[in-house]
Amino acid sequence: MINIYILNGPNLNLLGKREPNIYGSNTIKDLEILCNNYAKNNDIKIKFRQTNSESTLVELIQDAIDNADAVIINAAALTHTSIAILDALNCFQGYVVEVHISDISKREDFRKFSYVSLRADSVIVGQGLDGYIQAMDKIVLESSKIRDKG
Ligand code: CA2
Repeated sequence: MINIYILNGPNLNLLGKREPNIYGSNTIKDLEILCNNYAKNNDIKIKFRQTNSESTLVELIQDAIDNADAVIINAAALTHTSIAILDALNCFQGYVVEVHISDISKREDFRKFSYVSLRADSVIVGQGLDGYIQAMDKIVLESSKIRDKG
């Protein structure tokens, strides 16, 4: 069974409560339920977390180093600022998918650069919450490729 950590950064706990025009009206709990249902139906084990703290996010990535096959990360604003998150991701050897609910390439200039993209194997933006499902799909596809080669 594939083991995926789904990690969400600062302010994503406000999903559905502010700025619905950008981030939609579903809450972080709705997102967790969506991911859990998908995981259950596709034989995936997930650990779903949201934190407002950069250090906690680094610790979660470090936890993934020994315990996960893949990481799906929406580092939120830390995407654009955090070398610490990049360094932690660089220590993780599994598959990394960067997800953003909005299309960061079409927003303010300061959102256009992503430290996470320097490490990510795959980047999904502007797909709303479905981006997380697409990320799990991608990981399943990639892991079957690795197994086929095996
Ligand atoms: O589009 C994304 O998923 C972002 O990672 C969301 C971050 C933003 O800083 C990135 O540039 C793009 C912001 C997360 C804050 O989420 C909120 C949700 C609802 C209301 C207010 C903030």
